[in-house]
Amino acid sequence: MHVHAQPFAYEFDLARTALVIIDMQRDFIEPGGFGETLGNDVALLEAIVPACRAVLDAWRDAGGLVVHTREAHKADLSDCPPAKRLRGKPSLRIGDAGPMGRILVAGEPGNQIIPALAPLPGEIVLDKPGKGAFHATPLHELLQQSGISHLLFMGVTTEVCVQTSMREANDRGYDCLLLEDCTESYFPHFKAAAVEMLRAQGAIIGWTANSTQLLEALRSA
Ligand code: C5J
Repeated sequence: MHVHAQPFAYEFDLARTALVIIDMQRDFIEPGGFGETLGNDVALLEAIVPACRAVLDAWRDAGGLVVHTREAHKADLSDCPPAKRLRGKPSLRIGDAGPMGRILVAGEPGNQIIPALAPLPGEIVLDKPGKGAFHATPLHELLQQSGISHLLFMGVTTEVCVQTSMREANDRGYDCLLLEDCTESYFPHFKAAAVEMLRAQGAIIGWTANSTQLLEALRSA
């Protein structure tokens, strides 16, 4: 398949491509969650949900592999380095009780993926203790077992977990496409800069495209 992308066309084979949805969790996206308690405007992130849903529906209809990630730590925080927990002066730290349960702890209400993008049985769901989806997870092995060579990225936030995961994937040899209208940051200028730097220098980390361009490719396949 052929997607009109930047800096040039992105080619992929459906059977060798996975859709990776990064951290579309209640705590980052919904009012009253962790993101909002940090002083962020979550409406910015909520706005991408319809575009993400349209891609997810089309990808499922096409029979493509879906991977969902959650930024999540074990209840005893044994997988949360003190350097991550203690950095800065947030009003709530990882593991503290927040409006939707303990912050970034697996199984808590706020740690769940938002209902509109909830995983279906059979889809891969990975809890990741880091910002990158490959760090301390079996993602690379799972993708290799499925013969995957290409990854389509959506999710939040663009310059943190999405960008980190895309860079990790690129170093592991995957051809990556970021869907620009299906990713967002609490800081729009960070998103713009991340998108630009990922595709610079002849797609040094990967390609970017609008979701309508992917949907068009799937329709005409
Ligand atoms: C993600 C974060 N998911 N911003 N986490 O980007 O801390």
